[in-house]
Amino acid sequence: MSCLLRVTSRVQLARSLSITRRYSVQPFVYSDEVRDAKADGKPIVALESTIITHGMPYPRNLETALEVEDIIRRQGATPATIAILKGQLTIGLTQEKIQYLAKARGVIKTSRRDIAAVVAAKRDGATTVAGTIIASELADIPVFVTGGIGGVHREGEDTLDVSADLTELGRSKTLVVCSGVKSILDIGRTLEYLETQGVTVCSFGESEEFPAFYTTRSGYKAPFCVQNSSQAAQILMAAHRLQLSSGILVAVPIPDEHAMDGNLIETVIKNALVEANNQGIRGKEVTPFLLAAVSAATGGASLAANIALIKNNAKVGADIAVQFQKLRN
Ligand code: PSU
Ligand code: MN
Repeated sequence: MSCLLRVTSRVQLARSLSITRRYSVQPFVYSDEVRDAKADGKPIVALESTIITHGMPYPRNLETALEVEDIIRRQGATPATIAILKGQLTIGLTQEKIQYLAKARGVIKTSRRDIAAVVAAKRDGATTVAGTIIASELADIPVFVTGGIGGVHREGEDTLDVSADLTELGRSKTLVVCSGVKSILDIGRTLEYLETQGVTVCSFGESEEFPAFYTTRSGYKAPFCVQNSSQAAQILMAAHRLQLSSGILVAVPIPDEHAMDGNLIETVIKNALVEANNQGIRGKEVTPFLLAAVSAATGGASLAANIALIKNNAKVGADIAVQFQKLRN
């Protein structure tokens, strides 16, 4: 009896060891560039891919993605654009892979709820801010740059359309650099929700106001203001030391010369919202629909603003990553 038990437990032990081994293989792959940066302890900046597949049209999406990566390199950091390719979570994309994504059709916009399904089906997935935060955490990349994050949609108190970006920020150790949230969203409620989630929201630079993506002003004050990259890196360091595991959002206003007229953008957004409603656009389609409608209605001016701000954010984010790496070493 005791022998049988021992045999059984040995079999069980062997089984559980092989399961552990199977699961302990890294669930993602690095590009050579990112793997080398990791090995050398160099600063790395994560980048999302939904902006490439669903946020901008071809070929501006491709040009922008490559330029943003180069800006990060010039600041002394390594870019890691993140996506799921044929089911493989990939951290750092070669130029060829970015090119493929920029042109590909049928890529799935991948937020937290979509990741496991996309991986299991071996599909292509472009990670949203939420999806990219998850990957950054797995790979221990603490700084992530984007243009705008998702938020609480207008009338979100009825529809419950609240982006998973906000809950993900609430449970991550990542610092996300963005230009605030677009006024296609309810900015006030988005800030309330970020507070509930415990996210440290900071405006970047002179202004204490939370920026509204296309414009530098939203009418809402950010709870904190950081003057420069070094201050942002210090907040990230404090959050890590305290093991807070709730994220930091650094909101960099669009450079003045690229900012749009607030009244114009408000009118365009109101029309786009009516159109989305008329066409019955729902769920994850809402954000890409509104982005495309706003771009069409402004004759591409909003796209130009979007490109300008993300390049500026890349510079700031890379600098924060460089400063943070110094504090870490
Ligand atoms: N806002 C933008 N550009 C974008 C997005 C938002 O100005 O490309 C994308 C980001 O990937 C963001 C996602 O994470 O949309 C949010 O989508 P949703 O609202 O469905 O959560
Ligand atoms: Mn939504």
